[in-house]
Amino acid sequence: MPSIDVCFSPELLHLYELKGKAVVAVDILRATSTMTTAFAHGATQIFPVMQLEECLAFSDKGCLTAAERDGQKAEGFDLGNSPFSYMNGTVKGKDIAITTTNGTRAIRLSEDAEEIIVGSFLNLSTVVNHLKELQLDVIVVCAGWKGNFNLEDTLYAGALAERLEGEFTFANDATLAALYLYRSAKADMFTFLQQSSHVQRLLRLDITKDVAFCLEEDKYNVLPVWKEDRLIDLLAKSAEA
Ligand code: 3SL
Repeated sequence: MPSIDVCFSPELLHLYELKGKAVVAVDILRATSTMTTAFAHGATQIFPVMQLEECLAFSDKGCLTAAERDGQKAEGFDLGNSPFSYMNGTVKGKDIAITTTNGTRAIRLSEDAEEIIVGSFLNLSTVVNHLKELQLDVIVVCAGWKGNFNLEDTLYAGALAERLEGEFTFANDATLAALYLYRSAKADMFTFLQQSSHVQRLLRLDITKDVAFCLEEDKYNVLPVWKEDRLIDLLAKSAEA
């Protein structure tokens, strides 16, 4: 039986062996929720990069550029990191290069994995079904905040653990902790997260509706997966060809 483990911060990745395993990279608020939304609204490929300059250079290749630092849209880029700015038709048929404070870093630091899947509550069941088919050991890589633990990514890891229980073993206490936390929160995750650092940070920036949106479950049937140097939606028609 495959196992599921949880890495609470990219800074802890040196403790994990990724080779031959599936990573689910998660940054609920908001990078991986936004990437999920971008694919659901027709984005064709997403290039997650770590540096602002690297991201900006993608505009020469015809990509839209998106950047967030400390919760705010970085100057000079087409898009920020609010899922709502990806819903108005702007990204349909477009490639996007994106850099965010923590989310894109979690993805790029997971490149040793056999497969990297971008997870969010918005595509929770799609990810769960894919993991069941893959039958690889899973490591959920939480983006956290600048190396620190956060609640919202941990809740997502717990949601995965709950749905995979019985078909996957729990590698260690990290998985159990995430599961217990999720069970305490799942009836009302929005209220549970009100005092969390990043919700407070977003509220200070007057970003309010994004939090409730990013906690919606199973809104989209998209499966962003890392291929060579980019993310594609494995369920998109063009990805099947
Ligand atoms: O840290 C990140 O990668 C971002 O998702 C943070 S924010 O929600 O855009 O502030």
